[in-house]
Amino acid sequence: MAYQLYIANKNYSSWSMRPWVLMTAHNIEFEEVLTPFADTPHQQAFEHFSPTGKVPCLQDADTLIWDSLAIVEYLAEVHPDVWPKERQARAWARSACAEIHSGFMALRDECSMNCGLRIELGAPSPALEKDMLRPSTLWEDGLNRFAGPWLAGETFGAVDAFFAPVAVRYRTYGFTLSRQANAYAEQLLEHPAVIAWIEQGLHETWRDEAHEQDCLRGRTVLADLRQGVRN
Ligand SMILES: N[C@@H](CCC(=O)N[C@@H](CS)C(=O)NCC(=O)O)C(=O)O
Repeated sequence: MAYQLYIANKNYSSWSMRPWVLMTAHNIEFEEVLTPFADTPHQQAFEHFSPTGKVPCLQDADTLIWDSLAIVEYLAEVHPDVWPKERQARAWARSACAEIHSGFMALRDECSMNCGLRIELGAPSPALEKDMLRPSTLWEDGLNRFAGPWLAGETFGAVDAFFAPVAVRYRTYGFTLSRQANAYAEQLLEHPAVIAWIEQGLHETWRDEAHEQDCLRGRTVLADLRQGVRN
């Protein structure tokens, strides 16, 4: 098998989710190497394979790619379908990926991904409120411009994989989207690769207190759907 994909817990690791979902959706074969965040320090373990101590990383023989967007670009050189064929759609998809890659800081900080939890969000901060509104505008733009069913046209691509963790957060924290964006988020959550990631996350037995607390921030847990036994 050519590729090895280094990731962390499926329940928590939104950055790992992107290439895993993309590669799974496109039937790009890879060996998964999962190093969990757990109550023990993960940094040292991650540094064995990652120069930044972060996941995801893709190993292809003697080539290492250590960033999720760089992984997409590397894959696109031999699997061109990860970006749309049409140039305008490709530019849009790349811009949207870059936006989620370097933006949405409040969403990232205040609504950490946790596939198994359902949380009552409470009143969002102004920055979070802005981040929660943006997917509706952005997704509607892509869906209307390229006629769907995916964000940049008819093929599920990198841009959809990059927004899969946003759809997970939308469900965990129950935030409101426009009708069209809501339908897209539901469709994304029903994609077989997304379902597989979440299902495997729900069966994980690790719990990392830092991630758990990061989701809670004094909020109320409405449900914990994780089936894995806490160890
Ligand atoms: N820009 C990087 C960010 C990766 C990132 O922040 N990964 C998180 C995992 S969800 C991580 O490894 N965090 C470990 C740490 O910060 O100690 C990418 O896109 O791959």
